[in-house]
Amino acid sequence: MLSTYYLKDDLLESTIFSFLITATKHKISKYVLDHILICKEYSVNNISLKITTEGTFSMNNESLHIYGPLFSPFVKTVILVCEEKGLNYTAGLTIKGEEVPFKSEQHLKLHPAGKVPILFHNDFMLCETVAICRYLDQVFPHTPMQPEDIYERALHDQWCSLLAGEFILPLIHNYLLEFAFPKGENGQVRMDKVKEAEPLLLNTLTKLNNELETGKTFGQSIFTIADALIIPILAYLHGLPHGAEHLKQFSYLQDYITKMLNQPSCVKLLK
Ligand SMILES: N[C@@H](CCC(=O)N[C@@H](CS)C(=O)NCC(=O)O)C(=O)O
Repeated sequence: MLSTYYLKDDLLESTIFSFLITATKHKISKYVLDHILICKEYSVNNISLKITTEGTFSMNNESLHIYGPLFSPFVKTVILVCEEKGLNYTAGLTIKGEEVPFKSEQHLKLHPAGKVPILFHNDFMLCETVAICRYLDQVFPHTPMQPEDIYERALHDQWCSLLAGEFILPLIHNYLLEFAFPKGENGQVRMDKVKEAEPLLLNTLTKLNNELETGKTFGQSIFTIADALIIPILAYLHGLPHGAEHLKQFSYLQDYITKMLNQPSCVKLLK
């Protein structure tokens, strides 16, 4: 067992803290609990870490809330970031425990474009998925989700913009929404609308597949914000027989989806 003397050493304490953070997705073994941890709560730089007797642990006791419906791919992106970082968070169409309906007057006052997600971190409020993810990555810098190298980071930013601004929304509006909220007779999916959206779908998948082939952006050694942006949409597609059929033509995308869906945060949220 480590003595209290050692745990008072800042360096060692932060080393243990980093070790625990890195292990966020794994349950801590009884051996580690018995032999290494002598206290059950750590706090470094105002981030606290609680370890339960079962060996699981959770980060931060600050208030972190994501406003938005859980089925929204953009809300899922922010949740994935919180999961990757082992943060405690709440999510849903509530604010401070009160229901705030989507597009209600209160919602429209909070987001200039009336969209979700909106992040509430203590008294700070922030809109726009990529801005939220970058903010979280900066405030909770353990488990980094952006490349360190200046050029790699710039390219990562480029892809985050492309995904959030160009690729994801048209896919949602023209293709996925038809399956999620079918508007045909008796709630049937309007296959003519789906057919109309196919060129856009195939075009987007081709671009993503080509980028994956370069091996430079997605699915690298760290799970990035760009991965968190694209995987919720790909998981939806993969889960639709119609989408899965199209995905078969794109081998890099198929491999990427399989790899990403084994990531613990994705197993929890997307499978
Ligand atoms: N630019 C926004 C887009 C988010 C977005 O479009 N969210 C959808 C839900 S998945 C939404 O709020 N849609 C409502 C609308 O388009 O009015 C962001 O990156 O956060």
